[in-house]
Amino acid sequence: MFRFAFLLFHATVSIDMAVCISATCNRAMKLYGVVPKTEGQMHYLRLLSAYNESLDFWLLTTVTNEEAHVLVPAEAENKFQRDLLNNHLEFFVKNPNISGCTESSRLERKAQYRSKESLDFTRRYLSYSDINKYIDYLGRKYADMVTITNVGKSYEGRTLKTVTIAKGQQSRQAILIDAGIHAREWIAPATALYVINRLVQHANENRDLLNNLTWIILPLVNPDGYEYSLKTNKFWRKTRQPYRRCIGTDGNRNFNFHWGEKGASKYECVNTFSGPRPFSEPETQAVRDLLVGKNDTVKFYLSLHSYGRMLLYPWGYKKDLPRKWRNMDAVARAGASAMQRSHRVDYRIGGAAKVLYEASGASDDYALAVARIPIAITMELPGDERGFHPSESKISAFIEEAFTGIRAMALKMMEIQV
Ligand code: 0X9
Ligand code: ZN
Repeated sequence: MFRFAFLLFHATVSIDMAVCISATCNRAMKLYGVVPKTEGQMHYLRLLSAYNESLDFWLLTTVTNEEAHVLVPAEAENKFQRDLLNNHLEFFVKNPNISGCTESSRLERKAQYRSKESLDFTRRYLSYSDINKYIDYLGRKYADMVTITNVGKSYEGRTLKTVTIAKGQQSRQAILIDAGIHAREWIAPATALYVINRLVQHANENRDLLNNLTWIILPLVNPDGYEYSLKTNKFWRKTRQPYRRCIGTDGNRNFNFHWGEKGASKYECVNTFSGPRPFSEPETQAVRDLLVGKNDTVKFYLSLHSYGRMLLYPWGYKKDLPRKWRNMDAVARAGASAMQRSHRVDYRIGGAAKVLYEASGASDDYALAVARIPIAITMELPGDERGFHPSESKISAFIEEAFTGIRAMALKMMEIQV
C-alpha cells in the first residue's frame, strides 16, 4: 500500500519530466531488461509501467520469468534502478547507449534504392511514398482484382489508402486488416504489404483465400508518425497532431469504447495519450468508418502491431472475456499452430488485458463491441534484440511467418462461419 502511494506520488512529479516522451531522438537513454520472478514483482513492474510516465515499456507480459524491455531516459535511471533494487527485481542493461536517431547510413543508403529494388518491402522498410507507389502499381496492373480507395487523410495531409482484393464478384464475407497505427512498429506495414503481395501476385497459391472472400487492407494507418519514426526518431509511437505542450495521440487509445479508462493517459506528453476526445484523430476516424461502414460483410478484423508474438482478442479495457470469445480463440489458435508447425515459433494467445495489460480505447474492442465484427484480433508480430526495428535481413522471415498465421486464421474463420 505504501509502495503504491509512493508510486502515485512519483507519477505526479514525473509528468513534467515526461514532457514529450521520446520527442527528441538524441536524449541519452538505455534499454533495460527486467525479469519479474514472483507475482509480487510482476505487480510492481505493472504499477511502474502504469504510473511512471517517463519510462517507455516496450514489452511487458503478465507472465513471470519473462524478460520485460524498458527504455529509460538518463534522468530517470537512478530512481528506476533504486525502485528495482528495493523490490529485488533482476535487471540488466540490454543496450547502454540506445538512440532513436535514424542512422545517417540508412538515409544515405536510401539514395541507392532509387533503382528497381526500391519497392522491395521484403528487404527494407518502405517509406510512405514507396508504399503508395507499390499499391498504386498493383491497382493498375491487376485492375480486375485490386481496387485502391482513398479512405481519408492524415493530420499532415497524407492520403490513407485501402487495397481491396476480390476475385470475381464481391463476396459476402470480408476480412479487414490494418497496420501501422503505432508509428514505430515498422514490421506491421511490411506484413500488410506481404499479405497484399501473396494474394495478388501469388494468387494461384492462395486460391483458397480468395474463394468467396474479400480482403480490405489498410497498410499504413498512421503515415505521419511512421514517416517521423523512419526519418527522425525511431521510437515515435503516436500520431503527429499537436495538443498543448506536446505532439501526438496514441491511435490505439482513441477509439470510442470505454475511451480514456484504464491504460490510457489524459496527459498529452505521454505515449499512451488517449487524445482530447474520442476520434480526435483523422487516422482513427478512417479506421472507424471502415469498421462501421463495412460491418455487414467484415467478419474478421485483424490489427497488426509489434512486438512480442501474441494474438490478442477483446477485452482490452477489462480482464473479463466477451461472451463469444471462443470463436476468436479458435481462430487465434489456428494461426498460432500453423506458425508453430512451419516456423517453430510460439505465439501467446488470449484476452488482451489478461495476456498483456489493460488498455482502453483500442480498435479491437471497438470493432467487436460497436461495429459488431465477430472476430477482432490484434496480432503482435515479432521483434528482435533491437526491439521494434528488426534488422532488414530479418524482414522476410518475419513476414513469411506472419502470413502463415494470417492464412490459417482466415481459413479457420471461414470454416467456423461466424
Ligand atoms: O497497447 C497496445 O495498443 C497494443 N500493444 S502495443 O505494444 N503494439 O502498443 C495492444 C492492444 C491490445 N488490445 C487492447 N488492449 N484492446
Ligand atoms: Zn502497437
